[in-house]
Amino acid sequence: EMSPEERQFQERINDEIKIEPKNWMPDAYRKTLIRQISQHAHSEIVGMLPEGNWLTRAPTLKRKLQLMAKIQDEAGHGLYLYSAMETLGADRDEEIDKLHDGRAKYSSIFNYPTLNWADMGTIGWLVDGAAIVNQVPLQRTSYGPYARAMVRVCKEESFHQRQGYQILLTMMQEGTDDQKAMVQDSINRFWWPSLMMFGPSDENSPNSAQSMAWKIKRHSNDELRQRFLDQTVPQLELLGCTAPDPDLKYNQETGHYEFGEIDWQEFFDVVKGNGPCNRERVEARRSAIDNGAWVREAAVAYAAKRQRKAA
Ligand code: FAQ
Repeated sequence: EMSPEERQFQERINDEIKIEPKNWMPDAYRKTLIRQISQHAHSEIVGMLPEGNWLTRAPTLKRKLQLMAKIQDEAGHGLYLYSAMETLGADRDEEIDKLHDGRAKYSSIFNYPTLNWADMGTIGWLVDGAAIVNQVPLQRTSYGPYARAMVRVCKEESFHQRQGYQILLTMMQEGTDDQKAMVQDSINRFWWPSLMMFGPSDENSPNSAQSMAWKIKRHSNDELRQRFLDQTVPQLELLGCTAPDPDLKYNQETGHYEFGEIDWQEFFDVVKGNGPCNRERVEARRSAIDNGAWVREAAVAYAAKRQRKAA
């Protein structure tokens, strides 16, 4: 039996009217959103680390500026999302603590190392490409502040995707044999992890049914994964590269690409904290917070001093 508030809430959702911070909402809806938005924010922030690794080794000044701008955008997305999360009554410091002690998740993709310069291209192309496919429908998610945050985020992700693809195109069209080999090596390493970004298959996705009913999620994990693959394979072919998937093929009848079995054991290992870089990533975030403590303390002390003076 639904309570009157609950019925009204679900009617709003059915009518495509956004839920706003001051509206009544079920506890579980609030909790699910805090979980998803905080994980999304953590991903943006941790996602700066693999690319930050190459800032000092970008091949030209132009590439360095582009990469720096992109990484700063990710920081902005993270802060934007933490603010959206706070409208639900969540505490930012508490949620960040959960990231630091392993209670909160962030996207599996950022637990892989960035080993060569082509990885900067591949991350923009595949990782931001996957992020766009996931986030475009989130512009229509039922919670207003999250939906509106996605509008700007998606615009910036489009720039990221293109700058990444352009790095790879340049290497493939104008590069040496070694540079072309670097691109293929990078694609070989990031291909499967990018497909894993969409989460477990629909039959193993415990949150999907409720999140779809609440219109937090507008499409299933497998649907979005397929959409990403269909738009990415022609771009792969234009590069003149191949996917590390012998089963990848176009199905004339369905109009979709078919792909091989994802290594779900690898996915769950990475999500549980045992990927190649999980410890390093969390440690980098933890030490950033620790090293910045004096700045925050100084700002608070200064504000208190000014307040005393004014009084
Ligand atoms: N990694 O029941 P479901 C970016 C967890 S883009 C780690 O299907 P749900 C931009 C999931 O949390 C990346 N964990 O879950 C950028 C759940 O665990 P829980 C961030 C994953 O929530 C680009 C459990 O598995 N984007 O950062 C992953 O309904 C370049 C069961 O799964 C977003 O977060 C995974 N890949 O669907 C930045 C988008 N997949 O919490 C820098 C918003 C699943 O119950 C550089 N999020 N899990 O303990 C979403 O759309 C959803 O949360 C999904 C997962 C689709 C990710």
